[in-house]
Amino acid sequence: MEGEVYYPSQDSIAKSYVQDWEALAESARKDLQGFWAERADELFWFKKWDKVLDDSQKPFFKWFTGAKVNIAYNCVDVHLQTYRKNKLALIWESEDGKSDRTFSYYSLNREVCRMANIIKAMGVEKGDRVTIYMGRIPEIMFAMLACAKIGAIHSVVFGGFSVDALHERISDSESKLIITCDGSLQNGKLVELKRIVDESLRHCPTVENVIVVKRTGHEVPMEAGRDHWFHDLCALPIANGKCTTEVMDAEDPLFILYTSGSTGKPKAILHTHGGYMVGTYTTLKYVFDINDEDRFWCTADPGWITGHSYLVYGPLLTGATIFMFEGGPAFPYPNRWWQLIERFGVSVFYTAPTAIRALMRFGEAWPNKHDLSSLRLLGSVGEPINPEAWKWFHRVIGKERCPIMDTWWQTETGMFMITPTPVVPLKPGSGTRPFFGQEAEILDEQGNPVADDHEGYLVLKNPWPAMMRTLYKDPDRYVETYWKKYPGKYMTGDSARRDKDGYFWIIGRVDDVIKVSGHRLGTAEIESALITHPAVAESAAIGLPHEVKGQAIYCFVHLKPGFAPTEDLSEELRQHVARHLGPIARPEEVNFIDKLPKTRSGKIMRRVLKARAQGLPEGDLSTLEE
Ligand code: 7RM
Repeated sequence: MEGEVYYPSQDSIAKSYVQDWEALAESARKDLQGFWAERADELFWFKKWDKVLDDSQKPFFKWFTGAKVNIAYNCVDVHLQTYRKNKLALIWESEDGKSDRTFSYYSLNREVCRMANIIKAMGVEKGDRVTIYMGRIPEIMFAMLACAKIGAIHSVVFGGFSVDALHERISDSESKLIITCDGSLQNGKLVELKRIVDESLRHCPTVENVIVVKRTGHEVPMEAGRDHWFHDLCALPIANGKCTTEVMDAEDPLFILYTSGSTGKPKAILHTHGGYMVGTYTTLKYVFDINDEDRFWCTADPGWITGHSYLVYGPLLTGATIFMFEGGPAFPYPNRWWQLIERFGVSVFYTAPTAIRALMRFGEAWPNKHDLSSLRLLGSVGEPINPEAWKWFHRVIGKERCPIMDTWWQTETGMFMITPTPVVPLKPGSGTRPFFGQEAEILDEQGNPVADDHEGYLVLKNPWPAMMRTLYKDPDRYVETYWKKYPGKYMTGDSARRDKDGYFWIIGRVDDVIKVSGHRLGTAEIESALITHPAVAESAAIGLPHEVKGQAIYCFVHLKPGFAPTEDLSEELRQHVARHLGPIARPEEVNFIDKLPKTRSGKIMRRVLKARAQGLPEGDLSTLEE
């Protein structure tokens, strides 16, 4: 093999579900539906499917049609009939370290049922949307599972988003109910989530009720008739620990999750009960070799797809013990994560390159202070991992014993698409090859495959069970965005290259999506936030390489007459974006510009701004307006 290769140890091969990767890949290639049917058979169905894959209306693919199922039943109820009843489902640690809470599968079930009964009592019915906006606390998991259990569609909004982003997602989803908490803690600082909800709810006529979980205990205004403390509701007779599971069609919606694309309006990615369940279960099991002894820690927030698939649903489907931590990596000290791995005996640790790079900077002494011998496997997600960070993670955290699973996937794919398993030889920075049943290609503008080692558009050729089904309320945009450019192939929006060993190397997005510290944001959303400021006539946002964040946001603003380009105004505009869209979207810099480069048809040429900012050649300027 070419380049630097890390071969799997005999030990990781011996422990792996998939000992012969090539053989399983070959069987899935020959019989895609048979491969997925066999995996689906390991889960519980109220009624089995008539058809594994229905592609008669592609690209609106359907999986396991005719089947009756509920993902929440597979996450919780099925385990109660086994020895797992008393096993820990969830261990949670607060940011301040003052409290940890644990839930067995038995008590998880009681929590989910209680929440489900309360949601039902609020008038929420099958198919209704519920927006969930809270910090990383156990109740966010209960709320998601409770919605799934009664057939409501959850829409989780990341707690790092603010008023405008939340408002748009609540009103677009036409949610009846909001589940939130009073506040959350971020590096010791209070984020007033309930206050943000209150502001967002002006002009959201569909919302009837707001359930508020008490987390921080600070004073919050409660609107009579609309807002209810969760603990008060829990005291009511309806809030008992038993609730029947709604029997769903495999293709019934499970959740929508808003994600950024090329326009200002975020897309509501829709996932379903059956296929999403089979996809997340299978990928987590095979890629992280999850077994009963594992303590699995995914550092993602439930507000992103990684949190949905691999903090909540996937691990519960495999019956693992989940570790969930409220805080971030370096608070109060840069050893926080390593200390938690030691204290809770975490065996599989799944995080993002940006966190690894940030922690690397504090030096090896911090992790070396801790016994990390419980670790068996490591994982990376969200953006390309640079080889330097990969090697540090491998050597300093994994002690050269733990393979790193670099998993490439998207909100849209629902599950890992390009990823190794523990028996696959690794190359730092590459996600290796497509998962079983998948084929990927690198194409040029015209749709022809490019030669090895050449950059092009990454596309996926086969359908997979956890694929999004559509964009909620916007099926045309679904077809347009993902299936139009190369008919019959799924367009990922990423550029990549494939090497001579068939390994894929992701380069980055080809559209106006930026990954800031692994968080997916759209330049258009940032521009929409800027334009609401009275001084801004026009603006452009771009992503530029950043040593720790991967990419950082840079904005160029053309001011309205009468406003002076000062340092203070620049700072005010950064704050403005943070206040409206969320602290995660705070620009690195806001610069003032007399004239934005535009095409003759008036489109901002972000590529030119990007090149200029980096001192690179500006490329073809023939379409630039005079
Ligand atoms: C899981 C997630 C999707 C975009 C995707 C890529 C980038 C994600 C990797 C990666 C290189 C990886 N969903 N991306 N994982 N790039 N290596 N392992 O992040 O919808 O929020 O973002 O993230 O550009 O298109 S997402």
